[in-house]
Amino acid sequence: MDYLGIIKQKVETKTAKVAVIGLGYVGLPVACVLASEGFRVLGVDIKKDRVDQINKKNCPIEGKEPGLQGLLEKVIEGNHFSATVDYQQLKDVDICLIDVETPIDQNHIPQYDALKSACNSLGKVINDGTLVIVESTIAPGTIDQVVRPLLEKTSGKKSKKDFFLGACPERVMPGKLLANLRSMSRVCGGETPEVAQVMTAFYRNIVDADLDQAEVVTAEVTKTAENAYRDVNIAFANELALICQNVGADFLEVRKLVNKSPGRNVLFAGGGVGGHCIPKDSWLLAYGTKGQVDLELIPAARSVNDNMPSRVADMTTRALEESKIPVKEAKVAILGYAYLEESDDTRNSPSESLKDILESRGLEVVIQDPYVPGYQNEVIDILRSCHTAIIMVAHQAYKKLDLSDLRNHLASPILVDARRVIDPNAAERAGLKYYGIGLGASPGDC
Ligand code: SAJ
Repeated sequence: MDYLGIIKQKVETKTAKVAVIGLGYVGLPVACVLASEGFRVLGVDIKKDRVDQINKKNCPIEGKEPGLQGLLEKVIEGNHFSATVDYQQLKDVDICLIDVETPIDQNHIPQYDALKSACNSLGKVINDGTLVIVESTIAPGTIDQVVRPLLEKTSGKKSKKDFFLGACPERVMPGKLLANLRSMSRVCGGETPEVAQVMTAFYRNIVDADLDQAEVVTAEVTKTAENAYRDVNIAFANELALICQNVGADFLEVRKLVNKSPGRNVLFAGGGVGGHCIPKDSWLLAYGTKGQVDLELIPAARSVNDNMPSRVADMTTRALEESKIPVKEAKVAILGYAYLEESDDTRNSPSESLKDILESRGLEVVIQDPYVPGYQNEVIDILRSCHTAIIMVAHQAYKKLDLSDLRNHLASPILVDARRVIDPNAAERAGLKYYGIGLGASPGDC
C-alpha cells in the first residue's frame, strides 16, 4: 500500500485528518492554523480543563498572542478544530503532530515523560499509514532511541512500513506564536527522503518560509544547535562585560566598535539567560552525544550565563559596602522579574536566581515587574526604604524612569543596571551612584 502517496494526495486536497498532541503554546497555534487552512484537526491534551476551555473557544495561552483568540473562535465555530482527552479518537488520523514539553532535570537530563506518554497512548490507537511528526525540541537521537521503539512496541507495527516518522522542530516565540509559525523556516526531518518530501508538502500549507528536507537527526541537531549557538554568544558578551568592568572600559562602547569589524556580532551582556528554550537546548544537544564527546565550550557557556545573577549580586553588595551600608541590614528592589523585556514569562528568570542569592546573603528583597501579576505595584511605591534598585530586565518602562524621583525615594542613591538601559551620566546627574554591567570602575566581581 502506498501510504505516503495517499497522505500526499490527502494533503493536496486538504482532506487529511490531522491530530495535534499537546495543546500548549506550540500545539494550539499550529492546530488552529492548520484548521484555518481547511484541514480537520483534532487536538489532544491530558488536561481536561484545558480541553474544555478550548472547546468553549477560550484560548488558554497566557500572555498577549495577537490573533490567536480570534483564530480559535473561527476554527471551532467552523467545525475544523476540536479538542479531546480521548486518544481513541485518533484512530483514523492521517498525520499526527506531537507538541509536548521536553524539559531537562537539574542534572541536565531530558525528562521525556510527556513524550513517552504521548507515544504510548498514540501507539495503542495508531492506524496503518499514519505519519507521526515530533515538533517538540528533542535531543539528537531521540526519534531513533525513544519515539520509534515506543511506537513500534505499543502498536506492534513497524515504522517506514506501517507508519512513518519525522521531526520538524518548532521555532515559535511567546508573543509572536502565529507570526513565527508562518514566517520562520523549518527543517523537515524525515526517516526517509520520501517522508521528508511529504512533510514539506504538508507544512507548505502553513509556512511561508523555507522548508528544508533533511534526515531526522539533522532536524534534531539543528534546533538544539541554533539555541546553543545563541547561548554561547551571550556568554561571550557576558564574559567580555566582566573584562571591561575589570580593565575600566565600557562594554557597550567596546561592543559597538567590535561590531564595526566585518563578521562580528557581539550580543548584549546582562543579568543572565532565562526562558524556556535557551537554557535547556544546549543540554539537549549535549545529551545527544551520550557523553562520548568531551564538550567544553557549550557547558562553559551555560556556566558563565548561569553565574550572571551571582555577578550582579556581587556588584550590589560591593556597591552597598562602598556606601558603608551593612549588607545584612540592606533592602534592595529588583526591577524586572520576567525572563525577557515586554514579557510576563518568568520561566528560568535570572531575577529569581538573583533574589535567592541576595536573600541567602541576608538582604531583604522586593520585586517589581509591570507585566508579572503580583509584582505590578508602581516602581516608586516599592522603593521606599530600599538601599538599592537593580534593573534586571530591559522593560521599556524602566528606560523611562524618572531618575530624580528614583533618587528621592531610595533610602540610599544606588542604582545597579544589569541591562544597561539607563544612561550613566543621566543617573549621576540625578544624584545616583550608578553601577552598570560591563562598565569599568564599578565594584563588580571581575
Ligand atoms: N539575552 C541576553 N543577551 C542577549 C540576548 C538575550 O542576555 O543578547 C537573554 C535574555 O534577556 C533572556 C534570554 O537571554 O533572558 C533568552 O533571550 P532570547 O532573546 O534568546 O529569547 P528566547 O529565550 O525567547 O529565545 C527564542 C528562541 N526561539 C526559539 O527557540 C524558537 C531563540 O532561538 C531565538 O533566537 C530568540 O527567541 C529570538 O531571536 O528572539
